[in-house]
Amino acid sequence: MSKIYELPALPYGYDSLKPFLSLEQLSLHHQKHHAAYVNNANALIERIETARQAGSAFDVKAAAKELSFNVSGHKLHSIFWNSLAPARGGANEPQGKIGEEIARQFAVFDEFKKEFTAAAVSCEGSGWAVLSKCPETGKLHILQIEKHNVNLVANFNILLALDVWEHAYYLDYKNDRAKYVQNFWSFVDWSRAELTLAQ
Ligand code: MN3
Repeated sequence: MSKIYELPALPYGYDSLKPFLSLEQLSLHHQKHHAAYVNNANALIERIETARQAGSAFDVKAAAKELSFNVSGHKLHSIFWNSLAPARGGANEPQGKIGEEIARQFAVFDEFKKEFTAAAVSCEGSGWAVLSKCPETGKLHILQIEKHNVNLVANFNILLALDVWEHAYYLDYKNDRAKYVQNFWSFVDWSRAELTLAQ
């Protein structure tokens, strides 16, 4: 059976997001954690397909749960890497259409930043804060995803993602998630959000 998902290369070097993320933190996160979701998803799909071909029973409930967790983990990490870029200095506030849309829907950028930060910092256990857009209404919504796949809304497009699993920051920040989230803002690449907004 062919592999389905692949670990994407990062669009920057492992040492280029310092001081937000150290080389060790970023490479471990990408090469071990993200890679594990890709490998687990592929292995699971292979097991399901093999079982089907052989006509042997498998635990459909467990497989569906595992598929959702691992594939969502892979997809969110891919969005996360592309939500980041080496810092360019300054306020790093969104410009263009994404800047206008955030300002229009959240009143001001600082209000958006405050809400997104609250979603990230208050996530219980492992999860994500994401900025998403409902393609039906055009409204922007901040979601707080638990694990990789709980509290997602079907068909919402994700513009920006921040991983708040401990594996994302613990080497550099220990238990100080708030500091990690604060430093994130200087390293956001708004160009991916701009492109996704147009979809
Ligand atoms: Mn992660």
